[in-house]
Amino acid sequence: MRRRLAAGNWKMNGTSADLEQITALMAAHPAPTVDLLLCPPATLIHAAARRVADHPMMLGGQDCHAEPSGAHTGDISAEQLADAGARAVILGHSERRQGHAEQNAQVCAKARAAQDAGLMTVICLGESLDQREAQTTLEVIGAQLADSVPDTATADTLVIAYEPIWAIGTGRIPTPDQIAEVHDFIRARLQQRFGADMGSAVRLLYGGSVKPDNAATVFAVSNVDGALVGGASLTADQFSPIITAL
Ligand code: G2H
Repeated sequence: MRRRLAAGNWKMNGTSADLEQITALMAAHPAPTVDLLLCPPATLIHAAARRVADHPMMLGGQDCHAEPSGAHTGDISAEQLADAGARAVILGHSERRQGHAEQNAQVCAKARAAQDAGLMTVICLGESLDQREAQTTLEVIGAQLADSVPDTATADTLVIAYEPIWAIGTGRIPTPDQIAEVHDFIRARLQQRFGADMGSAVRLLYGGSVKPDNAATVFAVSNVDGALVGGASLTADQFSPIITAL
């Protein structure tokens, strides 16, 4: 039985004043029956970790470097995230793949480093609108999955987030059938590669314009074990009903 997971991705939003949203979220969900993960900007992880100390909410980063340390100005290692209080990291988000030209091999190296540092990795996959219209979605997702996920992944360290690029921040969301097709495909590929037990245990999140009014529909889809939520995770008012719908 997979434990459901609600993950928030604040992207490049939030300053210390927004830590109040985390406090409000914990107050609204004092004993959550699902896993909660919040990924604020790296600047807030340490302060956020102090706030969540007595609550099961996990904190995560939004990216990490593949090396543990060194001359990489502006980058953050998995060890540094863990040291700041993170227990997870988002990797391969399309905003990293597009804005920073990240390739699958780089995402895979980062994931290996993060898993070695004890972090759970939320590895993002997703097709562009052009790829969907060209009917190559499953081909694209299959290649990203094969090349971005390290062989050493385990059910505890690996979470996959399917985020169609055309649904991110657009308010446009795939139909339940479209989500089910991709999630069922990812599940089958994981079972083929890692065996039935592990392939069945890895959690699959849907991401892209999840809001309070569509969350229940998304969560009813086959092989959807939770969501990676962007804009609607920024305030407790918006994120809380999504958690409740899970
Ligand atoms: C997709 C998602 C969070 P939003 O990027 O990862 O963002 O919910 O704002 O579409």
